[in-house]
Amino acid sequence: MTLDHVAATGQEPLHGHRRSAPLSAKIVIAGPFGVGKTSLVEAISEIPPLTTEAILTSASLGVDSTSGTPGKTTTTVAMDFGRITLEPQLILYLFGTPGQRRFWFMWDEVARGAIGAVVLVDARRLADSFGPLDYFDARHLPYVVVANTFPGQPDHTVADLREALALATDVPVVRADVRERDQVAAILAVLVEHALTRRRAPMRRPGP
Ligand SMILES: Nc1nc2c(ncn2[C@@H]2O[C@H](COP(=O)(O)OP(=O)(O)OP(=O)(O)O)[C@@H](O)[C@H]2O)c(=O)[nH]1
Ligand SMILES: [Mg+2]
Repeated sequence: MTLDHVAATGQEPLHGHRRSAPLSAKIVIAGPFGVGKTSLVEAISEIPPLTTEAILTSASLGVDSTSGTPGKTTTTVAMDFGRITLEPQLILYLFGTPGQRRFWFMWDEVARGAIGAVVLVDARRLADSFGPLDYFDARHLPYVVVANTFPGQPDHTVADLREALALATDVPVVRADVRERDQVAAILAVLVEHALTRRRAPMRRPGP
C-alpha cells in the first residue's frame, strides 16, 4: 500500500487533511473471548498500549473457557488502544474490543469511525467467531480474518477456513501468530489495502 494508492481513490478515504500531512485511520481488533485481541495490540503498538484488563473471576467459569489458553488470567472489560506508524505517512489507531459477551454492548462505541476490522478466529472453536463476523457484515465494514496460531488446532487450510466461516470471496484470510510484530504489521497492511479496494468498488463503472 502506498500513499499514491490512497490518493488514487480520489476521495481522501482516511482522516488526513493535506497530502503532506500524515494520514490516520482507526482500525478495530475484534473476535470472541480469548482469541488474542489484546496480544495483537500489545505486539505492534509503538506507544505503551492502553489496556483495561480485569482478573478473570469465578463468575465467568462455565461461560468463557480458558482451557485452550491456560496462561490467560485476565480479560478486557472496555477496550485496548494502541498506535502504529505503518508507513511514514500512515498512522493507524488500533482499538481492541472486549471479548466476553456481556461487554459486547461496547462494540458500537469502539468501532465507530473505523475504516476496517481485524477479526481474529481460533480454529479450535470457529463457531465463536460467527457473532463477530455477523457484526461487521451487518455494518458493511471491511475486515480481514486472521486465524491465530494456537497449540492443538486443526490443520485447516485457508480455503477450509473460508468455507467453514462462509466468507465472501473478497475477504482476505490469513494465518498468523499475533504475538509477532512483523506478522501483525503484514495483517494491517492487508486490511488497509482491502478497505481501500472496497471504498473504490462503488465508484467503478462498467467499461465501454
Ligand atoms: N499459542 C498462542 N497463544 C496466544 C497467541 N495469541 C495469544 N495467545 C495467548 O492466548 C491468550 C489470549 O489472550 P488475550 O490477548 O488477552 O486475548 P483477548 O482476545 O484480548 O481476550 P479477551 O479480551 O478476554 O476477549 C493469552 O494467554 C496469550 O498469551 C498465539 O498466537 N498463540
Ligand atoms: Mg482482550
